[in-house]
Formats: sequence, structure tokens, C-alpha cells
Amino acid sequence: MKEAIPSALIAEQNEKLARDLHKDYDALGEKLSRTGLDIEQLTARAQAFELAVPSWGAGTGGTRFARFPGVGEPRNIFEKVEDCAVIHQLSGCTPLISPHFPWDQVEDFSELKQYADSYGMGWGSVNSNTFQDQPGQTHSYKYGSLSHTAEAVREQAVAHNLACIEWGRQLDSKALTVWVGDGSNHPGQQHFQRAFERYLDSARTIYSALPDDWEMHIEHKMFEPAFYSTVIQDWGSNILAAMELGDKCKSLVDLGHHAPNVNIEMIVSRLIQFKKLGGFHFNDSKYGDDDLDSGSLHPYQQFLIFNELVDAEYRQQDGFGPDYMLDQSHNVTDPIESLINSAVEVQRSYIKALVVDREALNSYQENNDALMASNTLKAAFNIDVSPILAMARLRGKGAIDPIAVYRASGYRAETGKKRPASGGSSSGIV
Ligand SMILES: [Mn+2]
Repeated sequence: MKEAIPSALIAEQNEKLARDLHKDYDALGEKLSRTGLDIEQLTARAQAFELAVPSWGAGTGGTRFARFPGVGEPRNIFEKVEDCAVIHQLSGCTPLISPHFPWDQVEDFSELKQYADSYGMGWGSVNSNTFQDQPGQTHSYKYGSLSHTAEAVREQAVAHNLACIEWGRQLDSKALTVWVGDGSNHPGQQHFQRAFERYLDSARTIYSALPDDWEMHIEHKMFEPAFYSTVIQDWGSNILAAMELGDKCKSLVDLGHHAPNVNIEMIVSRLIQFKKLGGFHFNDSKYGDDDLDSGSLHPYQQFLIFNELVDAEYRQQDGFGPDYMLDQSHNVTDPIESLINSAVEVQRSYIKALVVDREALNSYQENNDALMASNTLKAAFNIDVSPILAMARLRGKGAIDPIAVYRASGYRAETGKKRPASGGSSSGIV
């Protein structure tokens, strides 16, 4: 197995912190045991937790106004694989890469798969792109893609999604994620119902091409690039489309794609209840689709979402098993550092949700004890589970302090030399 970061360096850095970690871990274990929790079981769950990293997240994002490229940005999917391997090696919880086409399109997908295999990396959901025009493209997506008024444009968008399924099949992916930028910028511009019908017609053709063991995930988004209406605007339109298409079609929740103050954890609960939760794009936001680092602003919201997910796990809810993925745009940080941090923050929410006393919570809910129900959640949220996460990384040959090891490795300076700026990057915001 190829090493993105020398394992000897990780071991050397871990050595310095291992003694204190064991002390903190034992103390936390003792504290948790008082409420009947086994820290070893929690650590095993942390080790089993898997999150996909978006290939496009490895490059600097940018905004509508400007993009300030970072040093040594990946110039192609092979270099993105290398960066994703760094994130996984140090964090221990991101073994999957989610590719984006055509940005990550290659001639030989078996070569790409082998390259990822050599780093121990697999492939998550494949993402299609019909929200921008590619060089040489016959029809423009300026006025939409799967829902476009012209049949030829819709056919071109469908054909691209079918190609994505085929490329994903070669990578051994198991899901297609579809987000369209289709919508309108002016009242009256688009007939809402006809646009949605055209979308469904196109999506049916894509759905019917799914391999048996695949799922199709639909991502909704309230605005941008369309600023008045979007065809798949909210979770309502999303679940309607998913129900219309069939069992293998599910909704994907991107945390930044809702109206301000929407109760996302309740949406998650509804989707779980109707077997329609396909997956997540984790990120954080303050004003809109900000694509900030996961848990950087609203860690309690992220915890409450995981509270619903763990509740479904605990109840062994039928048809439950969403894909977890990060989807962020990094403008002022090293994307590798942001993605490591974010992966750990998402994993942290999961472990905290596992700490919730579900029997007690259930009892408080049934007896309408609002204060104690809320306190039960807060009690779990307020526990610092960092030693569990660090121990999971140590046992998985990752880093106790991933950012410190990454900085000590000199990886970014090295890529700066190996990857001179190309002037363009296939990274972006989704
Ligand atoms: Mn997204």
C-alpha cells in the first residue's frame, strides 16, 4: 500500500502524545462507565464510521467574485486521489472519494481505480454536472438541463447522467447524485408544473438505467444559480420526485441548501420515516449556501441531526443507511486541513449522539418532560469525546493530532513544487 504521508512520521508524532491520550481516555472511560456506557464500544463505532470526501473539495473553491488559488492544488483526479488519501490516512474516517463528471473524467477508469486502490481509497457516489456548459458541448444549459423546454437539451443532459452511471460502475461506485441548477430568475419565466414534469420524465430515463445495486440521490437547493425558483427547490419537491421515481431513488440533504432557520433534523426524521434518506452533504452556513467547514458554526445542529440518525440506527429502522459526505468550499484554508477537521467534527457529532441516553429520552418524551428531554440531549452534547476520536485514529494507524502531523510532513510545500499552478482548476461549489 502506498503511503500518502510516511507512517514512520505519524508514529513518531503519535509517540509524543500517546501517554497523555491514554490518561485522558481512561478518565473518560471511567466517567462514561458511571452511566453504563462502554468506551471501547464507542471507539469501535468511531473506527467504523465512514465519510466520503468530494474530489472537488481538494482544490480551493472561490466565490462569484474571485478565487484565490492555493499552493500545490491538484490539477487532475489522480492528484485529487493523493490529497484525499492524505485526509484518510490522518483522519482514519474518509476512505471514499466522490467524483464529479466531467471534471474527473479520464480515458481509462480501470487505471484510475487501480491508482485509488494503491492508496486504499474507494469511490463514493458519482456526481453528474449539467449546471454548466463544457467546451464543445452541442446544447447550452443556460435555461436548464433535465427540465429544459427543448427535448434535445434534455436528451443531452440524460445522456450525460447515463455516462456517469457507466463511469461509476467501472469505479465500483453504488450511487449517482443528481443536482441540477434548473430554475428561473423571473416570476413568470417558467411554468412550475411543466418544468417539474419535464424533470421527472428525464429522471425516469436515468432511474431506469441504474444497476440493481445502485441508488439515485436527488439533491435539492433553494437558490443559485437560479434566484427566483429552482425545479428541485426544497425537500418537498425532492421527496415528491423520489417517491415518483421509485424505491432506489432517495433524497440527499445538503445542510446549506435550505431556507434560513429551517429545522433540518426534522426533515431528516421525515425522510428516514419514509425510507427516502439517501445521504448527506455536510457543511455549515450562516447566511445561505456558504459551504463553510462542518461544525464550525452550528455544532449543536449537526449533533441534533446525528441524534435522528442514531435514533434510526437504535430502532433498526427499515431501509436506513444513508451515505455521508462532506461538501464544502475552502477559500482561506488549506483544503486538506479543512477536510480533515470537518471529517473529525462530523465523526464527533456521531459519537456524541451515541452517548445520548435513549431510554431516558424516550421516557421524558412520553411523559412530556420538556426540560429533562432537552437536558438529556445537552448532557451528551457537552461531553468532550475527543479522546475517543483520537484513540480511534491511533488504533487505525492515523494521527492523534492530524493537523500537526500534516503540517510536520511538509506535504503542501512538496505539492507546491510538484504541481505548478496550471491557471485553471476543476474545483468548484456544488
Ligand atoms: Mn451539495
